[in-house]
Amino acid sequence: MTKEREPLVTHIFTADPSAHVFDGKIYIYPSHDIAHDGEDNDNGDEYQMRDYHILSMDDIGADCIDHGMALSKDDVPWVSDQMWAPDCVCKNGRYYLFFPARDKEGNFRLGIASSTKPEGPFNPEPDYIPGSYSIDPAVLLDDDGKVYVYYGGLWGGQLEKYRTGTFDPNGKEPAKDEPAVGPMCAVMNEDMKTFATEPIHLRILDENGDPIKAGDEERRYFEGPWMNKIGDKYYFSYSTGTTHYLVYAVGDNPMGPFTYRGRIMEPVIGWTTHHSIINFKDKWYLFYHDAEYSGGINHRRCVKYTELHFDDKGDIITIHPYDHKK
Ligand code: FUB
Repeated sequence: MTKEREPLVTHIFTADPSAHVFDGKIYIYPSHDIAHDGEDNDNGDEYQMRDYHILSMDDIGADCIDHGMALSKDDVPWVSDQMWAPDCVCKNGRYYLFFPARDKEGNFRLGIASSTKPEGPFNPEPDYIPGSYSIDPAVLLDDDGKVYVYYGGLWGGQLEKYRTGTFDPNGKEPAKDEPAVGPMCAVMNEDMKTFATEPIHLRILDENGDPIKAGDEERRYFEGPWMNKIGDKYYFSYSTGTTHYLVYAVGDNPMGPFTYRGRIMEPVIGWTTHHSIINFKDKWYLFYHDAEYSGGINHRRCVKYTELHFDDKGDIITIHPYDHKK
């Protein structure tokens, strides 16, 4: 049995959970952390993942099943290292795993692998999505059948090195009073192998309609995007990285702009915070990770879930991840 705010599994370390409801079950697409003894750094070198294991639960509270290795870096010709946070979408009965990894030049790219089953195994495309870069793909299948991919992460995720559109090894974040670097978004082609649109930087605005500034580290985008369509609104959520919050912004269009609305979760144990949100049997759940089980080792994380509540205005009620222990 699984319990709220407890690790889903402990036989492997898991992180960056992208949860979905497929065929009436909950499937979780996490990163698979490797328990090495290396040092942490701002480049994320400690996150040395080599493969993906897909998890599933028949119900909230049911046992969590590890379906075994679904994709290994050894099976993907373009990958050199570091298979980070993935996501999955089901389109026309086929499951597409989107994943970031370093290419042979050491640059993060987005790859795709597909399967007839939600748990895989996944068959990778031989090359990454042309024109893709950075990390943390999250995918929305909108009601009109269009597939949107949201992605990007600062620092180790290299997003600030692409501000000019091409890779600049010396690329820096904007000055504190300049608009923050946006998360990226593109629409996928029907072939689910290529971008149909030029990727754009999404705009996240403050309460006055001004772009959130790079120095506003409690609200600016850092990594870990997620998108929920709720009614006719688009809830775009993400991690603020350096300040360790999960926050969200709301818009009327899948490509924004989005207006900042508030915090989803206060910081967890461990540097990173990364999440997904699903509706299952008419309740909302947040899937997230922390490093509590490993005693705070940043790269030995465990995926957890907790129920999420909205107030009458459609605002998310902030979760304090360890309040239940007080
Ligand atoms: O798991 C590696 C990286 O850490 C992810 O890509 C980020 O979102 C952060 O969780």
